[in-house]
Amino acid sequence: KVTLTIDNVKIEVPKEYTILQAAREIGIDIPTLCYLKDINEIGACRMCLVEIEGARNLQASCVHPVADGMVIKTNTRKIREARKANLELILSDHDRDCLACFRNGNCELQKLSEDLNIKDIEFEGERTVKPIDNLSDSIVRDPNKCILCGRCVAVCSKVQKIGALAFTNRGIETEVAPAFGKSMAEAPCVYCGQCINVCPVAALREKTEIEKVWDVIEDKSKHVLVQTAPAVRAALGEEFGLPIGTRVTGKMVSSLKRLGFDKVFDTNFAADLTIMEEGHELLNRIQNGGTLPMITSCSPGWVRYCEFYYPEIIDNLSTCKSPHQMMGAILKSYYAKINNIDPKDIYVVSVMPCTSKKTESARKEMTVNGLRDVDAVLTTRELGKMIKEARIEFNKLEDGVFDEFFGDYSGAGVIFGATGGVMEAAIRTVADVVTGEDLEEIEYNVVRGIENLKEAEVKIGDMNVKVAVVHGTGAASELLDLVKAGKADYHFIEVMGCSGGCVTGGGQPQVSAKVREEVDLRVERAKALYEEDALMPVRKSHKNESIQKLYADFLGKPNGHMAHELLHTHYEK
Ligand code: HC0
Ligand code: SF4
Repeated sequence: KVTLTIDNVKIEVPKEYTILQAAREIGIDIPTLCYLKDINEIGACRMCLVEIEGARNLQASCVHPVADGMVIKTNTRKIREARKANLELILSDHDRDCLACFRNGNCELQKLSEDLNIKDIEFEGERTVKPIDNLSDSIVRDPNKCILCGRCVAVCSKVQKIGALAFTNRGIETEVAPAFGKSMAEAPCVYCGQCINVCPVAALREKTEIEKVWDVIEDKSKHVLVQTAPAVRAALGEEFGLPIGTRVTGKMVSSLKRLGFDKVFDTNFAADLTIMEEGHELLNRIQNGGTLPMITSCSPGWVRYCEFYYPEIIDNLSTCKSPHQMMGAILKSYYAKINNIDPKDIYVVSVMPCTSKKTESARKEMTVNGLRDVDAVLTTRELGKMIKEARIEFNKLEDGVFDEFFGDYSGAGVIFGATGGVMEAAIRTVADVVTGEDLEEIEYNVVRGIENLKEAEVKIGDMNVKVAVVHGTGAASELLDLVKAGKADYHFIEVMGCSGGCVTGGGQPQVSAKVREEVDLRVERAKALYEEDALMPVRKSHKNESIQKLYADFLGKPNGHMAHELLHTHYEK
């Protein structure tokens, strides 16, 4: 421990602390912009300047370690003016059309300008307008908004270990962009959107489909169906000021009904369906010498990562489409049939915590008879915007319930949204199928939580099934190297593209760097899902009566002919 004085307050802190951390302990919120704890500690934006007694210049507190006897000032005229000058410099080169900006109201730069009492911008210069890259289906990059903080670059290279973004060019030409002047559509980017989640401004954002969805809601010739991913309910409330981890399933359903969708269904239903297909695929591979370990294929960021970086192990991927794609295929076949609607007139919207799902839904493999399974994908953030635009007072809504049949789900379906959830759901079903029993012990705590690698050996009947769970492409890569080398003797592996799984997907509400440091979003949002699971009367996918009926009336057997036609796919090497 070391003792130091900050603004006349004596404080004792661990010796590995930075001045920034020490100050926050006594309630002094030194401003930061480029700082992201453990990820981007570069002291570049010079917002966090402080005065250290005896030092000649002001120092960046986010990278400066504390020392015994240090005397620090954080609030002098000199400091305030230096911070303001640095901020004004950033603002002078920033597209400040705040009122028409995607981040209006939750922009960290806007907030800082307010907090630091910026009144006029001294260095106003000619800004050159740079072209916006909107060529991909998932991510828009707007260099006019970029403040070169480097947070996205750090997340992509250090956390995801992808490195699709870099500082390019030099001097005033500097830009954060994919290398070699490529667009995001040409870069080896997996569209996980983790860069968007840490962007303090709107330089990186999703390619919005809000207008497309408003149009189709107006179109009376279309029957518009919406489905919500498991993780959306764990975070949508944050868009309306509710605490992180508040579960808003009922209000979410009510808001969707008010927006004018013809039916509101739950992707959880299709998650249960996925377990039926994937569980049987696994048993089939184990019993008939198929490619093992089998790896989940529901996270499109992960699938893209596999296609780019681990093409050798593509045969390990389950052939199952992801749940929301399965849902789309079922809605345009079975639902269309029982309701006597031409599938061409059905329009399926998915609300997802994910930016990669936008690109996934546009893949040519994700069609049946030339019709897309899913026509549009909205992120949780986009849904939040639509609810606001419709002037619906979200927090005052009564709890609604999903429409019947395709809104029916088990507890296993809802935990899909957290890392380990797909694995737990699969084991619940596979264990029953193999033993022929209705097992009561269904909470597999070993696969829950946010450890990078979770492993378990589950005794199912006389089989010992070895499983592993990884999340975040960066953390997954070690295990994937083992699979590639043929040294991973697991039967089944769950991989999610984002650390924490879907609850922290790239389409979820953005949370400031400061709050991200204080709260582990992965833990708080996952709690909401496990809470919903525990409340469900049915907690195993194969016990979902609507799923049973779907097989009896329409699909036949899991992995059967019809299921293959509608619910399975292939990948590109
Ligand atoms: Fe997920 Fe999904 S659980 S990928 O993490 O499998 O996005 O929430 O919707 O499709 O169900 C995301 C979340 C989904 C799908 C499901 C899966
Ligand atoms: Fe990197 Fe993911 Fe952002 Fe692409 S979407 S640039 S892979 S963080």
